[in-house]
Amino acid sequence: MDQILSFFNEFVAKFLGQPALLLGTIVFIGYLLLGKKGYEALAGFIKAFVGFKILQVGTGGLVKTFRPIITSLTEKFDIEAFVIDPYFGQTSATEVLNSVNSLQYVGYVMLIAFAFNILLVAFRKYTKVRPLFVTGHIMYQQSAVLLWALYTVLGTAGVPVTTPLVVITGLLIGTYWSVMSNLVIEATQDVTGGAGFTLGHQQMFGAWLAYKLGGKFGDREKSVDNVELPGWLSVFNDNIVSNVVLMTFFVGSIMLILGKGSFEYDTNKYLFGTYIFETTAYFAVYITIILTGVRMFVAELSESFNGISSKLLKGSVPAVDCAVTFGFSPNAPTYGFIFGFFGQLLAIGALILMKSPILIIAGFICLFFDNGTLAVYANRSGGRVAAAIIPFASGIIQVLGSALVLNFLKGNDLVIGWMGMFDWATLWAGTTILSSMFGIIVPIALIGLLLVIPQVQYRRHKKNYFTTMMYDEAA
Ligand code: ASC
Repeated sequence: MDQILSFFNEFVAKFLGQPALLLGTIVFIGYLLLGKKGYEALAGFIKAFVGFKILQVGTGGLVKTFRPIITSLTEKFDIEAFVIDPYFGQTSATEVLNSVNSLQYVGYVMLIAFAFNILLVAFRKYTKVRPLFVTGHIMYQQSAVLLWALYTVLGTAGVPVTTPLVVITGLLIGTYWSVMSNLVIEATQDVTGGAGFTLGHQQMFGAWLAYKLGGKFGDREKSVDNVELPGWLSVFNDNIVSNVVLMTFFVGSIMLILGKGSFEYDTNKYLFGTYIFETTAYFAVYITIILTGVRMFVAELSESFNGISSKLLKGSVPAVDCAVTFGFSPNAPTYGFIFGFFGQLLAIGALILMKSPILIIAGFICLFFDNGTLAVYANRSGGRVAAAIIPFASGIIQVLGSALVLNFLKGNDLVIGWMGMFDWATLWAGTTILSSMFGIIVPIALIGLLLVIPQVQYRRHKKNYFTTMMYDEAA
């Protein structure tokens, strides 16, 4: 008996306890369930495993590059700087959870959440939940960030994450995926002309709000896609270029202010200027590494998930990456990026003026993908005026909401940032702060409250709810 138990413990710690092995195993099983050959399932396992390891090289690199800058800033001015970018949030989550031997629980949170999503869709006659979340990297990222945030405010420092917290986090994030991607189906149908998918990302609540408020600000006929933008802005379409330009601007300014003396670098090899540029360019290097890894394991993960939606749950609506909506309004993301950038700058300026102990640094993914998506939805209901005002307001909210929640999370020097995306600067920042004040009852109550939303939605649009999924007036 003892031998069996010790074998089981070893198996949990050294196999299921390793996130790359766990994810690879999920993919492997998924493929077998889909009826693939053993060697094909094995190939999927290898790609998911290697993809995840590549991702970890990238997140590790970001921390290594960014940490010394934060440290110098903290020492010199007594302020702490954090980047609002999903991978800086994910990196903080990964590093903090790893430091208490709990990184493997992220895989369980994700599995519980996905299983709950499937269950809610299976009983959609009663739950009114239609979408199946298939955005694998977002599912992993959100599971990691929420587990880290709730662990920080509810758990015991230095002690691993507990089972009840893993289960509650899983149920809560699964409810969020189900309810919010469901909430934004009708708006997405309008944006895409009835393409039959919904948003499965970081700003589902934000996009719904942008669509609802957009109509109040402007005229949907005056769309952003009817104006020409100056050609030089197209350089920002390239991820690497915009990352380097932004980071050189933001992080480079900080490094200049800190001065040469604050950094240890080989003066035989670098001028201070070339050192700054190389350091800031490394952000693009690591983001590229991360994206390569993410693409690898997501490709495998989504395929095994797809089998479920086509075989097990016919008629469910896939919830996909926000970038998919960009094709339906090609100019809107640039509007979102620029006006969101101004909003963020204003809020960052305000933090500096108010001598906030937390400084926020803008991140590319948040600026482009988050505000870009809000602009797509705002433009559909309120044209270019809405596509400018809403991302501007969102930029301010992203910075202030993130600064607020970071006050509760920053007490660990492995923390380098927060997700920053709209729902994370509002809903999740609020959940984390309230949980810190009132305890575990907050996430538990939230699960019940969120599940009421699809019921209300159904009452309002019964006629088209399970058919065209268009708002009655737009149908
Ligand atoms: C995110 C995230 C990404 C991007 C991508 C946008 O939040 O983690 O990799 O946005 O999904 O297409």
